[in-house]
Amino acid sequence: MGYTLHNRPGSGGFVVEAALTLADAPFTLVELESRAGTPLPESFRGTNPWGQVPTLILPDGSTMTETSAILVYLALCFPDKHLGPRPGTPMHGAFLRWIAFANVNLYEAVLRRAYPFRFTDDPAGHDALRSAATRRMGEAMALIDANVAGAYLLGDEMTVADIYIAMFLPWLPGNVEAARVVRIAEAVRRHPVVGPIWRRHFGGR
Ligand SMILES: N[C@@H](CCC(=O)N[C@@H](CS)C(=O)NCC(=O)O)C(=O)O
Repeated sequence: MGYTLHNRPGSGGFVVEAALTLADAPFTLVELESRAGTPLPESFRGTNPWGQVPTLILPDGSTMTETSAILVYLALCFPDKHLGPRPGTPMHGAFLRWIAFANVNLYEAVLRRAYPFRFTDDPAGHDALRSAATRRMGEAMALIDANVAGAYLLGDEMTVADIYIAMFLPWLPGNVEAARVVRIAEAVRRHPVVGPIWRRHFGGR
């Protein structure tokens, strides 16, 4: 029995789908019919009580959520597929650092933009919350950009951290002051395996 990935098109499951595909892991994709930026159907809470995708069912039937945790987990499960650096190396530290940083500072800001009503009970504050979240995303992206170590985030090889960070560009409105991350995203789009998955989720963005 393989993995089952619950997602909806244009959502964070893009990077989990890319990681599973790069790992040659057998998986079934369950795509929810739900528009990006809207809450998922209540019925999905039976699969993930927090009501979010990506939700990954492991081959033994247990449930994993949280994109960052799933990416690290898959990189460790498939060491010969080079989804990330080897544990115990300094680069592995950087890998964990930037995946966690993106999760906390980029993904959370995306949610503040999409679901401001979860972050303030004052409807008059939604626009201000959105613009502050956009600014915070830009700051976080600029810091990641300043730490790009080579052609890719950690050096000369693409890891799932690159694919994860690139995923936030289509969700970041306005001009992005992050030329290195933009270049990484171009490489992700050109990648023979990941590119087609990107286009299915994000089209030409
Ligand atoms: N912390 C979660 C965030 C996942 C998340 O926010 N997913 C969005 C789609 S990109 C979602 O499920 N939104 C529906 C909702 O929050 O109701 C992760 O890192 O996986």
